[in-house]
Amino acid sequence: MTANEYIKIRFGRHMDQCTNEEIYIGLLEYVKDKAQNKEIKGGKKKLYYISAEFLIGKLLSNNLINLGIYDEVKKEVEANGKSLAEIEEIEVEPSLGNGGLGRLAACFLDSIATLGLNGDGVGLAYHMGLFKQVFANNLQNEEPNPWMSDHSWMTKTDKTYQVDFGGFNVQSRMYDIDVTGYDSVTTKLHLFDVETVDESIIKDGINFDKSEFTKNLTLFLYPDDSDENGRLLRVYQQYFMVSNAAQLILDEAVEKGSNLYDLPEYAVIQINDTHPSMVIPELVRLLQIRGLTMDEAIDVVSKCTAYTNHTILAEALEKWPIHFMMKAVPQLMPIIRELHNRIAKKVSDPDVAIIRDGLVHMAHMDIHYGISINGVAALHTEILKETELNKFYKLYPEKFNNKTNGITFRRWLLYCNPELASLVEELIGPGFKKDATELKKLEQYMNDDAVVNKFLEVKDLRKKVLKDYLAKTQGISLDENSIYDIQIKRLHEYKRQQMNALYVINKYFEIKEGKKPSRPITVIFGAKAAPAYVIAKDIIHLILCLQEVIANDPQVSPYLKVVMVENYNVTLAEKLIPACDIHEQISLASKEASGTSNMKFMLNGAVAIGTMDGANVEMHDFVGDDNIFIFGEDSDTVIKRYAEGSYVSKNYYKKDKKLKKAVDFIISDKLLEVGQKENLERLYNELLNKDWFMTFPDFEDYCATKEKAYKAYENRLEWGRKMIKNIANAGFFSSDRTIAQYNEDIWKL
Ligand code: GPV
Repeated sequence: MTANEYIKIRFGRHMDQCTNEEIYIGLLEYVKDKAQNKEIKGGKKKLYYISAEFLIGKLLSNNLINLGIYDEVKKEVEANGKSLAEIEEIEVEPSLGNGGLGRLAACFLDSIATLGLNGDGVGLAYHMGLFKQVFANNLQNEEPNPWMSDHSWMTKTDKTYQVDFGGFNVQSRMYDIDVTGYDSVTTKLHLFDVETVDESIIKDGINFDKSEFTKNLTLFLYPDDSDENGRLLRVYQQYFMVSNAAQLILDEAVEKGSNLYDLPEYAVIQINDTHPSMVIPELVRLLQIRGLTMDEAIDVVSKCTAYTNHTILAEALEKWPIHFMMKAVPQLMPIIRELHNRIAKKVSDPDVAIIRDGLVHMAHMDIHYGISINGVAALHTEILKETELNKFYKLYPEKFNNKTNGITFRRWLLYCNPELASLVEELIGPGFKKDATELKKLEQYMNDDAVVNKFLEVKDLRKKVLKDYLAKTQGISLDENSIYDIQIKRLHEYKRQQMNALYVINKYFEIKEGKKPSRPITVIFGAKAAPAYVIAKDIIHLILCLQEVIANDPQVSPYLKVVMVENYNVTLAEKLIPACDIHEQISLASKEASGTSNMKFMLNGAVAIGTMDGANVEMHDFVGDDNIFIFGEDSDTVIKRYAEGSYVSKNYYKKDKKLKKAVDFIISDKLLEVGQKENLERLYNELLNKDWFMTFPDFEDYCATKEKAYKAYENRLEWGRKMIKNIANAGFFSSDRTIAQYNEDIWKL
């Protein structure tokens, strides 16, 4: 049946007589049907990828592409006088993640299905996605972001479990989202919910009554990112997630014939950061209820779980107070104590203990009782081994391994940049869609000027598409002949949006002094700040103030424009990334575990300006000095300076005139005309007296390197060659490669 015929039966009318809304619903059901026909059957061992976040983005086009019916459906829709792009607008993006970690989980599911692996995702069905960001008075406000509706990709199942908390219990329900593989099978994302959740307890913005756990358990995704929040509700959420996962895992294993002693032959569990760590004691508990002794249960569980670390920021390594655990999940504490005691008997060093000073160290539990611990980029894994987790590495060197992150090329090339995808196909054939390393073949065209020009033309076209999209959706006007210089990621001091802002101020002064850039520059930001992260919100305030001041300065505005897009999310990323000329990957070296937008930009022919951090290091290895703009201090220097505790930001401020002028501008009358004194002064003082992420030592090199990049951009053919070099070498960063490695080294499905 074609989509057309399906819709005819569903609505009793031809597609051309249907509203966009009806067509969307019709396509959704049509696609679900097709997807479910491809469900993976059987397979003894199964992977459970447990994650508190799955930032899946919109699914209609993604699924059409993966099912191989995108072109056919698009044609049908157009033949009926409709536009697929407009129909897509109806879909609400489920923002069930904060940033990189959640989006990685979504890319991984796509690759698991594409590789035909027997593996499902397990997470929570938050009623509200990550908050919706709204700007007013140059400040970020947060609003609820509902996404569920009667017509959604989630299918209600009849699976329900009881989950016990201290003093009460809840009944869960499992909802499934089909995960379509590209020209392959369908797997599942299982999201658990409770029916007692009450959306009416939300008040002014995203505030809600924190005390009634049955009403708020799955109401919100925690809006923090790499910042420890320390809230009791998070413990409740995490336990709810893993208790459901553990019950599902045991049920499915038993159904397939497991006697539970052989569970490791039926299940392997990937713990995505520490959020699902309680799955370890929970499985031990449930196995004991099902008849195993403590010894046997611990032995079985320690062959089933693997842990991925996503950060070295100490504040993001979860440590839960024992009194939280006693209140929320008292049944787990005896098991956690047992797990702790067994280690303490063997290793006396308190640094590797599971319980210390009244806190349960979740990562420590994962490392002692799992089969694998991996970092997410080569440098990150080295830092874990050599510094952050060195004592664990010495205990279990064989458990440590690296799995450099990856992205799905279906969403981040085929879908978001069809023009580039067809140019690539025209040149090297369709093989790259299945085997990303074939992109390497593009290098043979680097000296073919006619081909280079085609890549430049695609970029120009995508810049125009972004311009139109932002004009339509956010009332922003862009100059498509300017350089699009883009930094999009969560707002965090270590990612150093503040350094980019200081650069903008510096450029503003240069232009005022008559030093005009040869081509206008558009500096685009997109970032949400955790609502409780005060300095991050101050940085947003600074950027929005700069946007206003510069736009209203006729001397500067023809040459420089600052744009902060509102409510940056996956949908916006899909528009911004193909249009980008230069992308900012300027985290303080050692702090960005990997980064994944860097890979998406690279694949779309943007050139990075970046520090030697995270996966930038590997990107640099592939493309060489000429095709990525590297600057700043390296991780060894940074780690050493932290160890010495010798950093004094004011010394740099005093020495560097340009820097001083830029920093002082934050509290100048000009900015205070449009900004809040309290916020700007706080940020100024933070930089001057602390600057914990060391923007000042890198500032000079950053400015010089940006000048170099902008100058290089003017040689259009040379720039086009840099673009091709980046695209040609992006193959390694396919999540298909990452997932194949997880399977080969850890899961062994
Ligand atoms: I921990 N990351 C994230 O998005 N949220 C978190 O809570 C934690 C880590 C990110 C890292 O910051 C990125 O460097 C990395 O690319 C991403 O996780 C995926 O591994």
